[in-house]
Amino acid sequence: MIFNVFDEMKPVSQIWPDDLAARYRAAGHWRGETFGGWLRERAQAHPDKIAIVGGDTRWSYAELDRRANEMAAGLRASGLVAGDRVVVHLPNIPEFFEVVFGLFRAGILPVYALPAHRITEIAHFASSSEASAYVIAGRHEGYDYAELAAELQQRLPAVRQVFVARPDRDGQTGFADLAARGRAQPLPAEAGPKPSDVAFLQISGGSTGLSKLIPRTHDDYIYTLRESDVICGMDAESVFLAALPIAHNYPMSSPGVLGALYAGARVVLSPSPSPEAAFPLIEREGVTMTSLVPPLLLVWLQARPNSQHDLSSLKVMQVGGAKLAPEVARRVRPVLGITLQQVFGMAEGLVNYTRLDDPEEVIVNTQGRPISADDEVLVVDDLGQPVPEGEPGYLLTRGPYTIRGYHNNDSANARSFTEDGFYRTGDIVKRNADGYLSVQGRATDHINRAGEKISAEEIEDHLLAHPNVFDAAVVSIPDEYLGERTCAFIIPQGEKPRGAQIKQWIRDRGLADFKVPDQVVFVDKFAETAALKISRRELRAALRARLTTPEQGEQA
Ligand code: AMP
Ligand code: DBH
Repeated sequence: MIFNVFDEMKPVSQIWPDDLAARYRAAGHWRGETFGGWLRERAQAHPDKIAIVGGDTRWSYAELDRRANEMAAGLRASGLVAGDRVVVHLPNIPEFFEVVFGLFRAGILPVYALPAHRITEIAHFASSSEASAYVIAGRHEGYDYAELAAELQQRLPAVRQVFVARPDRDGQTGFADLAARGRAQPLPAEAGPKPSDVAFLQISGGSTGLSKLIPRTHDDYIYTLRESDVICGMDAESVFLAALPIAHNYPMSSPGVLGALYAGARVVLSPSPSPEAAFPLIEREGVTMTSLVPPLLLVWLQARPNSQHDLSSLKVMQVGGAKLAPEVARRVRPVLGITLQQVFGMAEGLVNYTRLDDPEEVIVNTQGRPISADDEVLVVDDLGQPVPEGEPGYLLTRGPYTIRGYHNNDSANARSFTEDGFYRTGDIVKRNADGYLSVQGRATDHINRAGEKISAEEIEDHLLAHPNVFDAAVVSIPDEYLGERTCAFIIPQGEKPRGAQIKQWIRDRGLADFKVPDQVVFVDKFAETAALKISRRELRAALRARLTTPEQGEQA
């Protein structure tokens, strides 16, 4: 077994050196809690308090706890054992929590996929995590995830079981079936997972090539929940609206839905982040806090003056995942009448927040400062030397909740971590005298499309598989609404395809919709000069310049 669940074997990449681990424990960061443990404590402290609201469903803490127990036992009764991995592919529905807390309790590791992911991504997550089961909603928003499951099992027979939250045909194993199995065969009274065990695998945005798996432990993740709650003012009276997909690390944990439950607050699940879906829920449930990405903030700011809904309960609006323009940030207080909190984080660990009582200029112009006094932040130049304060440089970090390595990925680890365990975030930042960071750009060629990270390389590989594509380069283009959009430059061969066919090709390759290029431009050649040694990175920069700067002729 690769994981340190119920035995002493640990994935090498996950081990913090003993001296640092001891320091994080001594400082009280890692307190020896587990997800299954604290949920039970909350359920005992306030059994009847509402934990989750989604659609017509309202679950109290006691109800969620009971369901998680039955689920844990049902998963084990179905043959899964501690340390197994299960790909969880669910939208914002209450069953997400039932199964995820069930998995935590059984010591089985969820691997979180986003609703938009399709067969190519799911197959990659399942094979790289060696998953033995797959969890889906069923049919959702016009898409039949059961078909995807069938294709997955055909490609990867190791995915032996599929569990369906809302089964709609014979032969499917529904969550109710799992719960019934759990009631018939309760969990043996054995030790659960240890606080230092890996609790789940989160998905990286995939800056180069395919997404990598991010192992997070109970101890380290729960620390971020507890501190995020304090920093963001999340307490037992809070009501958190999950507008973004909760499988994403940001609405999951900064402080997000898990931070809300940790605080004993109420989570309200929105089926969509649109004002039409969210505003009525804010009014009805008395929502106090929510989190958005910058393009959605624009939509909300635009919708607010025309809306009759009473949003007066809302106190804090978090915005993160991609850079927020100061001009937009400045409008939050006048238009929404509430405090903006900028959030700059990553599933690998480090999370920065502006503080709620920071001066407006700090809130508007920076992406905040780290959660922890033990977050070590370095801003360095090309040679790895620290740059002077206020100068741009590469952000490196290590600390009590930043991973020391990806799961089973030596080559990525060699690239992404320094010898002394700092994670190379790939972000270019400036840090001021107070430790606040402002994001300037990034060193890698991934595209941040409205907070969704897209690897240029991954899309290029799929484009190159097209019979009429000789070469392809995918670049980010600044976009007023999305922040960045994708443009695929293509040198055709044989019969020149149409742009729409190229987009359809990417869809047909079984990729998430957000990875379909927004724009396709056909060119005869990439570089004007005969520069044979031009790097992919330089090439992408040159191509981007073709679309974003006036043509030579126009300049004259
Ligand atoms: P991931 O590693 O996939 O979790 O994505 C994290 C990355 O998203 C960071 O390294 C940044 O590049 C980007 N990011 C997240 N929040 C912000 C923000 N507030 N401003 C700018 N970039 C952000
Ligand atoms: O973009 C991210 O991945 C992100 C943004 C804000 C994140 O993981 C987080 C906060 O925790």
